[in-house]
Amino acid sequence: MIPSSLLTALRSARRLVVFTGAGVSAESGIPTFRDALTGLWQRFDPAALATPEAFRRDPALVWGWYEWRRMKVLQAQPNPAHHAIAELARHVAEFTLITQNVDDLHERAGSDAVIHLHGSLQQPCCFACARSSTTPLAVPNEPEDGRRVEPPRCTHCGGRLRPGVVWFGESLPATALNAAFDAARRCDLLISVGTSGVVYPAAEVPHLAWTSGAVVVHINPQAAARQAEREFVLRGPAGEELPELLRQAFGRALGARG
Ligand code: BJW
Ligand code: ZN
Repeated sequence: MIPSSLLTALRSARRLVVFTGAGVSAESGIPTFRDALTGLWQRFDPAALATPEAFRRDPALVWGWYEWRRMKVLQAQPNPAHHAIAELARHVAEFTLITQNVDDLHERAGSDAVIHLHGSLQQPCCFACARSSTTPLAVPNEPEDGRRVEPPRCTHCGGRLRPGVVWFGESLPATALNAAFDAARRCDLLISVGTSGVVYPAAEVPHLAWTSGAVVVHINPQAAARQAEREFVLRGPAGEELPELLRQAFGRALGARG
């Protein structure tokens, strides 16, 4: 049951921010970050693989893990949650989509100008000289879980390429972070979808919106109960809750045109 006060707030919002985490891609078959190590990868701790120290220690292990994840993303399709977010953008004067995800499913659902706080699986850079690689990554051959893959070399300095993502202890891209904080401070309503909210500084985004006076909505099957005024919780999968929110607020089913 979606509260009518939330529907009213969404209909009257002029500046809307959607902030997403791994849960938005879960129904596309992409494991969430803290479930990501299925199969053989269960032997490893994701937080211990997503660090510069892990790459320095065992580059083939880390590159192999990311190749396995890149393969899963290539095989996946955007789900109704990604499509509903792209559709929501058409109903407000100003829309900002901020994601912590390193997949491209928002873009493939039709969202543009997506702010990627934690980088992208598709844009490797050099671990030694930090230059972005201009050589497109090949489609990975079915990497098995746990397979070690030697990273390609930088065409400029010969160093190892690394995934173009933000690891623990690394700074987020300043332009993306500033744009995200700015949008959060200015918005009327923020929808936070499918994130555990434990990783900083990204986790500050919904909080910043709330302290700046916005209505904040959490969509997550595991969401905690509502804790504050101007806060709403839709406890359920994003692929069901977001299309329903869109339908009830704007009377549109996904896929309807005109
Ligand atoms: C569904 C669903 C469905 C399921 N529908 N929902 C302040 C306090 C404490 C610590 C720190 C702090 N500031 C900085 C830190 C340190 C650290 C940090 O935050 N640590 C905490 C874990 C304690 N942060 C950093 O190191 C950051 N850098 C930094 O701060 O630099 C400055 C600095 C440098 C040096 C010293 C000090 C400061 C960098 C963070 C980079 C995070 N990178 C990762 C990996 C990216 C690459 C990769 O993907 O491999 O980003 S970690 C991982 O977590 C990934 C995610 O984007 C991120 C967030 O995870 P997310 O999206 O929330 O996913 P899950 O899996 O946690 O949750 C999924 C949710 O979906 C669950 O709630 C489910 O219920 C839900 N769900 N199905 C809707 N169908
Ligand atoms: Zn290099």
